[in-house]
Amino acid sequence: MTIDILTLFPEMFEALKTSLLGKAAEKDALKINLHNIRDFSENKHKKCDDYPFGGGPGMLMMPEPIFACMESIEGFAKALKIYMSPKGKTLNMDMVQDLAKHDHIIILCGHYEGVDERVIENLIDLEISIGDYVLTGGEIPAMVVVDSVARFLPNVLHCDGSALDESFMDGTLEYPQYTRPSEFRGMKVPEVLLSGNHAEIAKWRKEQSLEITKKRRPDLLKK
Ligand code: 4F9
Repeated sequence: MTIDILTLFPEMFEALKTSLLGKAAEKDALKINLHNIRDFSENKHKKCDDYPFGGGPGMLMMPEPIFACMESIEGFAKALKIYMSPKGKTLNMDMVQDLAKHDHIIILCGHYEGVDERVIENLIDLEISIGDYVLTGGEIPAMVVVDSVARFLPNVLHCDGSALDESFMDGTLEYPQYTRPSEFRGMKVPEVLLSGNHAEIAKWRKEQSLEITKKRRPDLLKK
């Protein structure tokens, strides 16, 4: 999969080069290309923002550099073009899995008060929110999308099944987990997990999942 990211702050994405994403890139499962929108400003001061027509607070990102940046990406016409926005559809596991099926995704990160609406109307296929709050820009939300999608690419997670067993994959939250030692400061691991009885363990985990989901996220069970 190829993900192109359009941003005024490409340095923020250095954070992606560690851990999981580093691994994905190493294994050629994922190629991330960063594009600095400022490089596409025709303005002599490399200006990319301006005041909103009609007045109001803050600045908006101008359309020209964003269009030029987008059009510089090979295959942009066929790619899925996403804009990170609090007005978008809230990201969930179904969307993550759908996104992971694409060969080429382009993510536009806005800054300031957002982008000129003509960008969204003409260049964008899908607006995605990561939750009901406003951030200083779309960069962190874009990283959330990249990280969550990368985990579903073949060869990214080392143990098969580790993406399938966890929270949300079957519509419930994950059961509690324990590792060695079996007793730590007087706190014991539930006996059933040490029993070696796989059927009993599976049953216990299922019960625990349902219980915690009922308690914390009953909305998930209704779906
Ligand atoms: C984008 C917030 C997606 C939540 C973009 C300011 C944003 C956001 N989800 N906030 N720019």
